[in-house]
Amino acid sequence: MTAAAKPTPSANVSADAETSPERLGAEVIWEALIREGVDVVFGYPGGAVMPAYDALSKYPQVRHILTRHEQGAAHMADGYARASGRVGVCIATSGPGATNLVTGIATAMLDSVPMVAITGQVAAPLIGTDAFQETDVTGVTLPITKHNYLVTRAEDIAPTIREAFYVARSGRPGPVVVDITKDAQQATIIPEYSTEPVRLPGYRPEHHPSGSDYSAAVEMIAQARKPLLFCGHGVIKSGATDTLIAFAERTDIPVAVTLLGLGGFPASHPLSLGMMGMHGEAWVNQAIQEADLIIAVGMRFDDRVTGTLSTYAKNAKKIHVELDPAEINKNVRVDLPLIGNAGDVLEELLARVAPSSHPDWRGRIDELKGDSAVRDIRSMPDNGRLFAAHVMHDLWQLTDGKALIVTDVGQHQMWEAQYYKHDYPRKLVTSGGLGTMGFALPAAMGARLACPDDEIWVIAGDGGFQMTSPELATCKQENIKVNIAIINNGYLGMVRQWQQFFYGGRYVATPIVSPDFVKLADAHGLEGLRVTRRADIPAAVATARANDVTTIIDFRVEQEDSVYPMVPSGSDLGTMIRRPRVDGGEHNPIFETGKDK
Ligand SMILES: Cc1ncc(C[n+]2csc(CCOP(=O)(O)OP(=O)(O)O)c2C)c(N)n1
Ligand SMILES: [Mg+2]
Repeated sequence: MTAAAKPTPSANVSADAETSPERLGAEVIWEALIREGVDVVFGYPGGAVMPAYDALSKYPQVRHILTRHEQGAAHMADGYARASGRVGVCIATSGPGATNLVTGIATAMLDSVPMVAITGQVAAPLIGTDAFQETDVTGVTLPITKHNYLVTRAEDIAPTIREAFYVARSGRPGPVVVDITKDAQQATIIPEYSTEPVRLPGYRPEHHPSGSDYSAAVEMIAQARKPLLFCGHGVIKSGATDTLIAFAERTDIPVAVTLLGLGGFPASHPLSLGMMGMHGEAWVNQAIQEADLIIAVGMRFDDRVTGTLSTYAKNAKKIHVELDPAEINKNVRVDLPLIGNAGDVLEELLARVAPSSHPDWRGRIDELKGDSAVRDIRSMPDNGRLFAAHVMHDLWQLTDGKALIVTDVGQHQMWEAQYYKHDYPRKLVTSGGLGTMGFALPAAMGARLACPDDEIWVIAGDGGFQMTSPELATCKQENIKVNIAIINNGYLGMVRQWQQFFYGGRYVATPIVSPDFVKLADAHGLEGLRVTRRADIPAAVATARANDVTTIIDFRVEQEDSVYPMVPSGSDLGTMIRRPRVDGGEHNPIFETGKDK
């Protein structure tokens, strides 16, 4: 079922449905989920949620994935949602089960991912008594959810779950927690399942710009000599890629993407500039500083994208196409907000805007590019050592740019963004806003459940992979196949890089020892390979792809390489640390600052 599709109220959700109208609250949980189109949930049982788990045996149409940690369950639901556009569902017990979900819920919140988390809670009469495994879950999750509910009566379970799905998927999506007491699960009722549209007083998920706003936008676009389009996550979420392509082509406006916008506009399109921000392409950041109009679509001017606000895009008027009014003028003051769904707004703009062309501006951007588009990978010598960029670049070519990539957080995440050229939406799943290490493996497993036919690659660092690697056992038990590329540099690399640049090269607590990942795979009944030379990448990738089981490739890469370019945190967007040129094939640890000439 897609996010927009209607639930199926007439579905026969229970084997007992014809015989008795009475249900346990625990049964109502599953029936309500099934009515929302749910066929897979990720979770972990425990005392306060045992009635729900017991009832699950009556609903074989729901597949339950037993994770090794509740954090994994939340990331799996998240990966499922990001890859498919549907609502992901996770389930956990009270107390430690629920608190273990917190990182995953916060991750989904920061990236606006539609998710419903069901948690068991101690029986209603015990609430507030510090009962065994009691945690105030609605209190804990209040700031990291779009909305949350405490349900203490069986009658409220079905309407609350229905509302939770509506809130999670409507407007700007986000995670919703439904905390259900054990006595509510154990009570018997005759449930009522509404089929009426959900209406919530005070909740306005839809917005539409006025006709005069559109006219003002069209006028600003007509006046612009150096315009840029920004493609953010909202473009992908609203399925607006084709409209964005048509709009960019009609107006001849180059497109820069955010990290979460990668794939929202095809990297291979002639109007594609590449990624902006801290580790974006140097010419993109320079172009932003020179632009006279920015049309930002479905993005929120995160500090990793803007650098210091005091000098950000000073020459540009700004149009902000954004669904959430709270994002308008939050970080960057804009001249014209167009508040609405990115796809709808672009559609309307497309109908109104005149064709134009900007040859001088395009020429200027080509000048800014110079040879830097190819310089970085060229400057990495093929001297027998393996660079992470080689792995990303070669994996991109070997998979024809069509794989669904799920990255963890760190240097490898940025190298993936730079060297795996994404031409399609929903083919990159990555934790942007929260930057959650440990995300990749479980998120990829969720994506596998959502997209059974995709080739899926986890790209993780040696540090982050260890945070959730017990989910390898889940891969084995549940027969979930993904390919895993560990970019093993022996360091918490991104932190080491900051230590190198900004903390006098003192590598405190960043060298990290890992298990033998090949043996770790073996210990889980999976396969592991090791690659230390670039020439061996194709054969290892071919083996992983051909395997039926999850396969780990341990890529032993250059240990002290850094991600370039880099805008130091809080600096002007145009001031970048650039990759040093390499003499005689040797890696040069000295870096240059300032604009690249
Ligand atoms: C849960 C969590 N803890 C700490 C951090 C801070 N952090 C960001 S990147 C990074 C290093 C990641 O190391 P690794 O997984 O080996 O990837 P690499 O940077 O070496 O590619 C750390 C510690 C984080 N983002 N998430
Ligand atoms: Mg590392």
